[in-house]
Amino acid sequence: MKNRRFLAALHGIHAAVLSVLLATGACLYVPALRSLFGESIRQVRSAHIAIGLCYLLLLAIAVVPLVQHLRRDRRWTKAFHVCLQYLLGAGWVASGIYLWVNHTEYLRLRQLASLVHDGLSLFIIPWAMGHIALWYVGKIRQRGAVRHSRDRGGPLFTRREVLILFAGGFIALLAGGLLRWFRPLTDSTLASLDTGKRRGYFRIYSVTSEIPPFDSNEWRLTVDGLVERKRDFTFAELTSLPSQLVVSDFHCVTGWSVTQVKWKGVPFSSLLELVNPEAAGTYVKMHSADRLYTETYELSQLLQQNVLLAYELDDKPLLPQQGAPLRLVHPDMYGYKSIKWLSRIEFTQQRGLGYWEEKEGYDLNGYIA
Ligand SMILES: Nc1nc2c(c(=O)[nH]1)N[C@H]1C(S)=C(S)[C@@H](COP(=O)(O)O)O[C@H]1N2
Ligand SMILES: [Mo]
Repeated sequence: MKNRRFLAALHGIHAAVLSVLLATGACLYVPALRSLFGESIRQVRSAHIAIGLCYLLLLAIAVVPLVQHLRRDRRWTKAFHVCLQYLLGAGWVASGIYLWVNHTEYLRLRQLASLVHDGLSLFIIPWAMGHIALWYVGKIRQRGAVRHSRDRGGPLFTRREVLILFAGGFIALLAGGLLRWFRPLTDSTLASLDTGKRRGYFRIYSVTSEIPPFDSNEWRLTVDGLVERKRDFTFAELTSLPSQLVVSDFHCVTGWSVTQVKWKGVPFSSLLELVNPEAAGTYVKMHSADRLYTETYELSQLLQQNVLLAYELDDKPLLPQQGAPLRLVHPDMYGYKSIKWLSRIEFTQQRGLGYWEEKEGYDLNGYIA
């Protein structure tokens, strides 16, 4: 009896913790929600991780009483529910911990982790809603004095109800695919289930809540620091320089990717002859017009022809949220090196840390490995 009351309490806490995880997860995932938080999204992320660890603890605490309980109550639906929860938990925790540590190694593993993390979350939403609905229906049935046999073993679902929950979960997965959870619609739905063919989409990140405005008459790209000729480029000047097309895969270190992105822009190296960096200026610091985001590079890392000051993405000018009018693109580096709303390029003697390198210890060079 004591065991049962303990389990009932754990069940309640479990439901609450999972709800908070889903809510904070949605804030991290849905761009509209994320942008509401602006800079404090990092605190949301920390909270999500901390609560996730509590969830792990909860699963661990429940193991022994659950096993005892299942020994006494041998109905398959009970065991099935418990196993499902633990499988979900294992998937979430393992992928979550891996994503928490922002390794630049093992790109494929990162992609898998984010797929598992997002996919399980999407699957559980209708499941949880159905679960609550059925629990509620059960309450009403009880009140109607139609005492079901299941009342003896606590809340339990019929086989039909379990199937309904499952169907709901899978429909949500499919619908999520249509809603670009997995990929945009262009290919067939089947192709969308094939990891290799999924193109992905930009999740639109910003560490501030405001998008810097772009007025083509007023906008300038400042190039200064250790250069012989400091310069301010207008947008027209920049776009009149010889441009270059680069097609490359874009990878965020948090595990999402967009394949075959077509960028158009001015090779960074074309700027060099126009400003003439001094010999001491061996590092480059880039600043965003959002006045918060920065990134740093070794000058030598930027000399290859496919490093672009990009102003077009897939044949269209960058959208405001994509960094208009200008972002850096380095095909060999992770997305966080692709600074958006680029407004200033500063040549320096020493290398500083960029935004994420400072806040979260991201790798300084960000090469995709
Ligand atoms: N100014 C600015 N640039 C930025 C970021 C940002 O928050 N602010 N996020 C970076 C990260 S971590 C990634 S993965 C990409 C995301 O590109 P997207 O916003 O076009 O999807 O932008 C990068 N450039
Ligand atoms: Mo990123």
